[in-house]
Amino acid sequence: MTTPLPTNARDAARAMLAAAHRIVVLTGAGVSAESGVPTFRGPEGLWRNFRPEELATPDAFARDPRLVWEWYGWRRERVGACRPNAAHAALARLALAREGVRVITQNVDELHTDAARAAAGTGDASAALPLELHGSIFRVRCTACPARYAHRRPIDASSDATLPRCDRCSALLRPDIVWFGEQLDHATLNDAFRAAERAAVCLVVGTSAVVHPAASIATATLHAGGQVIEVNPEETPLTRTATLSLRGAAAEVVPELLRTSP
Ligand code: BJW
Ligand code: ZN
Repeated sequence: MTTPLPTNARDAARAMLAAAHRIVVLTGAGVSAESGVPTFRGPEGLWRNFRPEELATPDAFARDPRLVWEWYGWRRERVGACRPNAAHAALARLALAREGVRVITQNVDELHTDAARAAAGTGDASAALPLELHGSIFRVRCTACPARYAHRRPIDASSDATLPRCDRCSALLRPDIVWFGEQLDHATLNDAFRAAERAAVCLVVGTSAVVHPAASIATATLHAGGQVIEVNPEETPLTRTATLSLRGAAAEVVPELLRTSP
């Protein structure tokens, strides 16, 4: 029996993903949009009301740590109330069900991790845990010593004295997030690029693909001979080079692409 030819781009993408031996999934803020997490760019994006250089750079933190912590405290409350959506869940199930799937995220919201744990239940979630390129809003690191740990307590930025301090050395803590001008963790980035180069398909979901080096991960798959499938309601700089670019929302399109039966 011959396999029927795909009739549209979504069918073609489903067939490509079903046949791929190795898959990397690169996600951005758009994958969490339907969970209620604000994106950065665009009409409803965070950067419309807040200037990145005043809040997401090491200089901004050195200048005014209270302002920066106030902003992160507000975002932590907002993100902390959000839950994974159908796209996070489908990606977690895929990574647990098939070998050779790696989820790489630019997001700091930990929703892929929540989805991985939910999908694994009492089992091992590790295959579905993402590489977090830009860190986590629910982790902190010390500005003076190597300490780095999970931290979900509310932030009191009402005075310098109430800002979060290191459990080990009492120096000021900062969000464990990669700000503009800062280097991404070398080992994490290396793992991400190695996975991308070995992948038959890079599925790119909900990123404007303007922040580097993350945006170059999809290009690494293309240059190594693989294919790129983009899911985004808008065009991005990647659209032109992607093998397939699907217009739509992550929570609707991703589960449809990953369904195992028609
Ligand atoms: C939906 C949807 C739905 C909506 N479903 N989709 C090369 C060229 C030019 C510049 C550079 C370059 N290489 C490096 C740079 C500099 C800089 C950079 O990239 N700048 C560009 C912006 C111009 N990069 C850096 O500084 C990086 N560091 C670095 O390169 O270090 C090198 C170095 C070497 C030697 C010494 C020192 C340094 C670090 C970048 C860190 C980025 N961090 C941020 C902020 C974190 C702060 C925080 O979270 O609090 O990370 S920036 C921000 O953008 C955040 C995101 O992870 C990142 C990407 O954004 P994302 O995820 O794409 O979101 P949006 O909002 O842009 O897009 C959402 C998309 O979703 C849209 O397309 C929507 O259409 C779509 N969408 N609803 C599906 N329902
Ligand atoms: Zn410390």
